[in-house]
Amino acid sequence: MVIIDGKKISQEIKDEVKAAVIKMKSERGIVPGLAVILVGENPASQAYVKSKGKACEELGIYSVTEQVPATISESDLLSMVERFNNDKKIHGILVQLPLPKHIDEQKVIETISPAKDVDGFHPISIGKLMIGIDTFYSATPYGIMELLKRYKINPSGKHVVVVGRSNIVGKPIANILVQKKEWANAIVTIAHTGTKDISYYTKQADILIAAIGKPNAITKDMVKPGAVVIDVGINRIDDATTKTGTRLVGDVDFENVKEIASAITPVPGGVGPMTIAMLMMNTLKAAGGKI
Ligand code: BQF
Repeated sequence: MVIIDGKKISQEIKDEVKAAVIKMKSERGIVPGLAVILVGENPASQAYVKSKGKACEELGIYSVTEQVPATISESDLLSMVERFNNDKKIHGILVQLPLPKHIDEQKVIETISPAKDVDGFHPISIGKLMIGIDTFYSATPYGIMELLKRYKINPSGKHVVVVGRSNIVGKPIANILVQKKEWANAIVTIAHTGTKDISYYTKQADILIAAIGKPNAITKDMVKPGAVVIDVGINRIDDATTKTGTRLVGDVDFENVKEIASAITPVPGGVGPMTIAMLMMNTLKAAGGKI
């Protein structure tokens, strides 16, 4: 059994982006720029935004983080997005989700210029993804695809079962994997809250992608021996043995499932770190760079 090392692969990708950023600056005088907007003081969101800023700094990407109070009006937030749309130093814009209830998330996403949509959440980006046109892939699905490629796990002709149908993970990963392309071309099933017998489907998976948001939702009896298991869950649970009193776990009962899987992503250190690396890759792409 192989433990898929997302931390290692994400570092390799960041090293590649860093080299491309240096090259871009010396050959074309362009420094990629990322604007990150954080609304309110959600501790998890603050931590994510901090690690995005830190990654930019390490890679030579210019970044601006705007933290605004949770009470900001929707129109003020939209104006801030517009300001970055018109800022020549900024190639990528992201608004950290979730947003407070009084703000229409979809409206904010749709205000980001599709050319700067490094999170890949704009309907234009999603539409392009769905019909196989080059675009910004959102960081989590993109990270999963890179993990499969770099571990030489080719989904072509394989049955991939995705559990979860969110706009951020389930729907986009299913749509990427079903494309008639190299390193895709899979037979894809999406199971979700409307599925009576989730296990019936997961047991048929050659590649199982869990994006549920519930600790230990995927147990050993739900997995076919030899399957590849990708755990997208980021759940914080109580654990009195740690300093903070909490710990991160995925959606998969890792200790037991690893006994029968051929390859599995851990949490932490699996898909999570890849999301940051792929955001950096998208920011490079937004500035006109390639790897
Ligand atoms: C790891 C996110 C839910 C809602 C909004 C490394 C991250 C997480 C885990 C990370 C996430 C989750 C991010 C690990 C960014 C992934 O070592 O396992 C990195 O920073 N993430 C986000 O920006 O917004 C979210 C999950």
